Amino acid sequence: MGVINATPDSFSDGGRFLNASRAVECALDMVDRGADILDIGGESTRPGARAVSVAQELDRVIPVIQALRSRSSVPISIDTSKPEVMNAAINAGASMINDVNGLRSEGAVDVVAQANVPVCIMHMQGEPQSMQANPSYRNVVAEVERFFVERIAVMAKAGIAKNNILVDPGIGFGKTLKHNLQLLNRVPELRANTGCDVLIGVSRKSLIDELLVRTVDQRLSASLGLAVQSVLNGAKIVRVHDVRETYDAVRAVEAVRDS
Ligand code: PT1
Repeated sequence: MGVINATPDSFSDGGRFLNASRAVECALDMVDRGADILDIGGESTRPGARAVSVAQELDRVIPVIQALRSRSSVPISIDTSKPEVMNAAINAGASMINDVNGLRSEGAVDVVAQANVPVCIMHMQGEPQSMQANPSYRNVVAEVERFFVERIAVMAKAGIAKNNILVDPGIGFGKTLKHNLQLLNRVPELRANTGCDVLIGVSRKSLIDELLVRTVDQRLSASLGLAVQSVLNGAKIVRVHDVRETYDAVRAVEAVRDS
């Protein structure tokens, strides 16, 4: 899964049209480099980020989804927590929902049930603005698993098919380095205890800085190592920025595993 930010970047704000067309070109490049799914987001959820309005988010992601849809048949995932954005994205051609808030927004479960598309529910403690202030768990793996079992029950009751649900422990979302490492280490039991496929997003994240002291542009090697390990641990999807590098690393180790 390739990451496409449909957010204006700070260094060159060429306006809405330029931002959207750059996102589309970037997305098409990722498809050439081996991405099977593109994840398009219009609201940053990194630590410290502020929420944006529904109108703002729609304005950012819908033109990108429409333009991409007209030029490629690659599956498009919409990275959002807002039911209005989920709905509009599906209508514009998205075929998967990725919600860092685990469908906890009012109405989100019903939109997904109605759309009958695959959905990734992610675990987050707190909210992006303040989630890294003081992450705290008695047993992080058990608590994250309990969260999923509860969410899956609510979703099943609304008519969402279990085989349409992926779970994501939310690396970097209200977790210390130790919490993140434990969750990555226990992907096999997360999978077994939820009965769902697992998605992992660790690409370029700050846990690599905590571990190795690396700036964002120095995090490729560790990102690849963690993506490879996640796949060998049974993750079905890895959400990454460096598509070709991840594709090559994962395909090479899978060839050995499957020989
Ligand atoms: C993720 C994810 C996501 N991550 C899913 N969706 C982000 N399903 C956005 C840091 O510590 O892991 N899974 N959507 C990006 N969020 C972050 C969080 C980016 C933490 C950076 C950090 O650096």
